[in-house]
Amino acid sequence: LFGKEVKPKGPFVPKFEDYQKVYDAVAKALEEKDDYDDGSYGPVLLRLAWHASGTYDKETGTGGSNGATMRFAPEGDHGANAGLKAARDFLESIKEQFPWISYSDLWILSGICAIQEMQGPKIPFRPGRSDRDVSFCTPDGRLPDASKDQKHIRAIFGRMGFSDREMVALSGAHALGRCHTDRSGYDGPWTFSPTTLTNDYYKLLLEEKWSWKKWNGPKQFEDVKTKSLMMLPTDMALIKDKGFRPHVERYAKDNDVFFKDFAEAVTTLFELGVPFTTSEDQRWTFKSSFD
Ligand code: ZEM
Repeated sequence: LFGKEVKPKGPFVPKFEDYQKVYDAVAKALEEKDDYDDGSYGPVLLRLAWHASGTYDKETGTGGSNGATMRFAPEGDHGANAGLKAARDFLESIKEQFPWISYSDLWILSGICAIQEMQGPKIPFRPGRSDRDVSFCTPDGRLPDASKDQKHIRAIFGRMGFSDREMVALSGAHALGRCHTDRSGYDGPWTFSPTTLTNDYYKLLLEEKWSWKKWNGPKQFEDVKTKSLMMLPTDMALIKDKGFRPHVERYAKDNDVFFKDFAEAVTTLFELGVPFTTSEDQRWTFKSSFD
């Protein structure tokens, strides 16, 4: 008996501390791999988590972040997912370090890490997603098409179960990152600080003068003053539409109000269609690297 280590039997059941270690590893990799785009993989990691979740259909209960089916063709090759391989590849070394976590939980945890590390609000997390096979891939066309108008935004986000207010709150993610001509065809960032989450997206929408960009690419707007920022037709629909605009104005006025609604809507988005065995009050909040 003495000197002999008795190892606990049974499967490894990860606890909060274990998921925090995954968070810390993603945060560290974000910090280290700073030679990408505007200096951070944060925006593209958030886009991966959003595109994994945004396929949800409330009528059939299909799609959503459970399954991580974007790993496979055809879903990985859907036009809307162009460029997200960069995010999936970024996470491979993390998956190797923590093989017990599912890709589906890892993608969502990383989206949360990206938001928090880019100085956004805390996004509570609970695990419970499991990876599923290619037969669970969703059909093309479930994610929004940037060339369309408010009717399309309401159809797509309504299918996920969101209200006007939540649609506008989620759109504030476009404070982050940029469009790439070799991915969506569009070009440029929405804000001057694309690796820090702020309510600048709403402020710029309301305060800048926007005109059609004169180029051979898809129809997009540019700011008249500097011609260095962009808006998609769907972004501009948020200030044209009577139902959306008051929410844009509210978020432009108060970053705290934006952060609160954004955190709630993102939490909902990331949990769509996931068969959790734990309740909402059992969600965890990760410590950020700067806490
Ligand atoms: Zn986006 N998004 N998005 N989005 N998005 C792009 C980039 C990013 C739309 C859209 O077509 C595009 C939400 C909603 C909507 C992010 C997060 C979220 C790009 C540029 C396009 C075209 C892709 C490229 O070329 O690389 C449309 C039409 C939307 C709704 C109507 C929601 C909701 C998001 C999160 C909550 C982020 C972070 C990016 C930046 C990605 C990057 O690589 O920099």
